[in-house]
Amino acid sequence: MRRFAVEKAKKLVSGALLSSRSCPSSPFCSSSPATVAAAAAAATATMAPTTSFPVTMESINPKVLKCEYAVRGEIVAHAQRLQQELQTKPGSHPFDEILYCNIGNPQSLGQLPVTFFREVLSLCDHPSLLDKSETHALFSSDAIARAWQIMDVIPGRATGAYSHSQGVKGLRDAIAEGIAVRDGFPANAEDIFLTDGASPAVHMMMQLLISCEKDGILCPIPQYPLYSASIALHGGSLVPYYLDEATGWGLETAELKKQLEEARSRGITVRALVVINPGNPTGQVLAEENQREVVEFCKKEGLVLLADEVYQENIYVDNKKFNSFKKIARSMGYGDEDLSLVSFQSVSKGYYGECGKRGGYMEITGFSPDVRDQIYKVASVNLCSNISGQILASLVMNPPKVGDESYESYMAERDGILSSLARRAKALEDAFNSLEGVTCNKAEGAMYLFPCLCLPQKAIEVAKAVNTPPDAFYARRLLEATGIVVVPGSGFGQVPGTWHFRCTILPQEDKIPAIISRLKAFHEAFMEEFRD
Ligand code: DCS
Repeated sequence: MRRFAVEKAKKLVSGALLSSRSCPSSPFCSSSPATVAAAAAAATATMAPTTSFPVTMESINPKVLKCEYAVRGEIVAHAQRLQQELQTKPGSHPFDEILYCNIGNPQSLGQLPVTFFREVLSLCDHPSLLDKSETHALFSSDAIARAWQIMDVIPGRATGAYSHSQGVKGLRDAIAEGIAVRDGFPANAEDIFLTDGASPAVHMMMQLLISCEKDGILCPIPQYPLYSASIALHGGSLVPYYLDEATGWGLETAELKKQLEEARSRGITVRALVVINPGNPTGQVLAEENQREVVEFCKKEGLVLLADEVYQENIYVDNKKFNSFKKIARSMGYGDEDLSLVSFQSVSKGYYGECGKRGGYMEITGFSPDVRDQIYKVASVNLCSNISGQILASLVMNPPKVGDESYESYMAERDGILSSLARRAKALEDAFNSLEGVTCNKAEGAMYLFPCLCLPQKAIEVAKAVNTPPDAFYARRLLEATGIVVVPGSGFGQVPGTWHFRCTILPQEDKIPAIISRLKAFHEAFMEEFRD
């Protein structure tokens, strides 16, 4: 009976994926074996006939089966198994710890939270501290003042109450002020929707834009798989545009045009263009001129510009600077009537890395009042985002200023984290480029490197024989030899026939030399084993 369930799961999932395989332009076809294996493993784990459950693999929403998220995919599940084995049987593997370089989760790898943000959060979470004299000895005066300001804008000072569905108005005012200072153009609290991280905001926009398979969203390839997953869950079509690896992951408008026309010729109505700047997994920072071309393209083609700007504080090169798309559009003289623009921001990234606090927002401009009312209605179905995340979002957009008691220590923490990230990015980039058959573009920004692997033909053949994409085969062997977890490029999409992996730059600086030497030793042995 159990075997029957496993076979059925395999058949069903490979059937579901066959339909995606029939799309020649899909950059995700190669990840299917992982899904089949995961579905089969899930079926095996049940130990009971699936027919005894009211929900079966046949009856669940096929869009769920189609959705994939490699950042926490099969390699990570394998790493967790190895970690358990290390605990129960120390010495059972050639390494003594698992290094999770698969996910942009800075505090899980030892990054400390920024003191000022946590001081304000603690005071808001336990406001009776504000009335105690000892508090003045323990907390900085500007953190206390900020906590009072925040308390004063929360109705009834009740941080345990639901807020307005867009988020506390006073916190949105503070965010709008922060955006205006950043861009030099005004921002409006009514345009801001506070969310539990940027992810729910992205889902909300996909829900708004996609009504059927014929609705397409132009997405960069490689992309962060939140986009492919969300488009799959909402039943739309991902229209890929390829970033040019040879020009440092350049975004070419000719490529946008070509893919838009190709999609239209297939009867797809392209509704929006996603741009991730700085890029994930690619790490490139767009030049201002390039951003202007993107704005012009969206305006001309009537596309909503979905600007993922969650890495706006993560820039590591002197010759590049973050410019929001809103600033670019406004500096071109374009207002609400010219461009529909959504900017996503998150407390999970930057130098703050507060992923678990689940804070973020989207700023939506250039939408009609009736459409905006619909967005509000959808937000209101979730009641509101969590209040600590809302407070944190207001803080990251309004950090301490010159003259505040915390200013100098805050700047020292911030610059310490950012300069260390820049050094880690450079050390890893140099290490990847020193490996035989590996080339790696600069991480100008964000938190990742995405090296290209030129694998020996023999390795490609062995990987294919075990029904695994070659980059996933490499990543698995890397994990088993070194304990380092990376994500195969096939989870992000890549030019067919090329192989990559994504590695975060987040392990603490004192661990980087050991990571590099383990990586080098593994790579040399791998290339030797499969040399033609
Ligand atoms: N957009 C981009 C480009 C991201 O990289 C992430 C998270 C998000 C949105 C959503 O983050 P939050 O919901 O936490 O705000 N990055 C994932 C990644 O690639 N590694 O870690 C998480």
